[in-house]
Amino acid sequence: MSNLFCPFPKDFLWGAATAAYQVEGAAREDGRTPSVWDTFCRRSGAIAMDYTGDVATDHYHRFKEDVALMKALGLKAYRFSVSWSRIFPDASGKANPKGLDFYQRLVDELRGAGIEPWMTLFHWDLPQWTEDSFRGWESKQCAHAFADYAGFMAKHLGDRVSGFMTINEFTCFLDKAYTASNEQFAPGKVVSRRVLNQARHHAVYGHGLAVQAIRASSPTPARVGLAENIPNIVPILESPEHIAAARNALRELSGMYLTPIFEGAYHPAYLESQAADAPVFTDSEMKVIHTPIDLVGLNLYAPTYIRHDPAAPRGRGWSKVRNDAHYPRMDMPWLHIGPSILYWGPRLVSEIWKVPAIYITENGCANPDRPTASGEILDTARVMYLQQHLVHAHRATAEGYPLKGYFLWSLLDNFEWAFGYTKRFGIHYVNFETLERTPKLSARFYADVIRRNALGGGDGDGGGER
Ligand code: GBH
Repeated sequence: MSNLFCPFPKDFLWGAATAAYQVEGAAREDGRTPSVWDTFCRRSGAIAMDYTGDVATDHYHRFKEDVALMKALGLKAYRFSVSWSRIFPDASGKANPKGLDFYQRLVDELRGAGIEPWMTLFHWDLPQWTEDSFRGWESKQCAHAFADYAGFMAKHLGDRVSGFMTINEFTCFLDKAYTASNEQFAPGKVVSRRVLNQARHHAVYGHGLAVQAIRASSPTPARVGLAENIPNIVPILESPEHIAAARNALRELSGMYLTPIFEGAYHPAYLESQAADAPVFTDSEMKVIHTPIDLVGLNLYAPTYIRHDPAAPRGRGWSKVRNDAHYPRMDMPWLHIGPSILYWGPRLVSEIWKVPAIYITENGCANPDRPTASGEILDTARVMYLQQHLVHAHRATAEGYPLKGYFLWSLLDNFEWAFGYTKRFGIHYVNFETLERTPKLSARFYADVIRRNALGGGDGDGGGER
């Protein structure tokens, strides 16, 4: 008798995600040079407790143990990012073979375990030498350097990597990293609006150049996209006018990032609002930005509610609805809980841009996990969070939106950027003194989901024992 609760499509890709600076450690080993995050961590007061990613979870040395954890979960894919400054440690353009070697060993270990490697090329850890030589993304040179590096990785690993993502979340290394208002993201500098807009342009241009470089260099046809934290828009009610408002809001709020990538033009409202500070660019650059991609990755965490609003400024027809002070959240100031983001993200993106394949490339939560006296980590809140979100991912697949997979953030507790090691997002607990890993209750929950390919029911053999 099949009484499965929320069965997923047969080939649904169940994965987990990490990022280089958050897990690798080995910051000064085998020729790696500092990234802007290594530098930022040395700025007094920038990171909780002045923690750094020098050791992180030591994934660089423990990747075999970590792949064994993935195998025990039944994971079908692992999304990791590459530390650019391991591969190109300086401005000379000369690659570091020891850096490449680490990712070759990781990819081979994954494939040996039957796990698809999914590679993000840039998850915020820009080489410090790019900042020193040409002020990072402020310069178009950064886009070209990025494409060279992306092509190099594809040349050497393209035949063994199942999915490439060029860039992870533009706002976190641009908007939030280049403005005074939020000194939580490296390089933590302050630039003018005009400079920020030009840097945004260089980053989407770098994405397009990288897509082309990956395709040109990979020995076998590569699947390429990016991972973006679109505004996680939810219409306040499921009615035609609020849904239409949500679509318009998503297109406009993505006006400098996904909109030009998918449409080949910046959103007119973005250009108008920036007026004389709007980016300067050529038609041929815009064509590069608009290079077709195979997939889009959505990092989905916290809802932004949108309503139809005829009184909104400029006749745009929509406005944001703020969450009040007691809106429920997980253990981050911004992590409001809104499980239907896993439905609306894929639905709105596919309705607006007709994307061939959508992956949720991140979803998960922080929870103040503490081992019990017997050493278990019973993170019931995270299990609740994951299960409720997956119900809505299921809805997206059941209604035929092209949602092909889900990567849980994160495989391990790790270096949570400005929060250092004070916030735990993992389904494996990491003791940061001993670096020992312990599966949490949520890891057993996730293993059950993967094994059933459903959220419950079936043969009723849940409970995590295999
Ligand atoms: C992800 O971004 C990152 O990709 C991942 O590296 C990180 O570990 C994970 O989130 C958990 O944080 O401070 O009020 O300005 C998620 C998207 C975008 C959510 C920036 C928080 C900052 C809000 N994040 N946002 S605020």
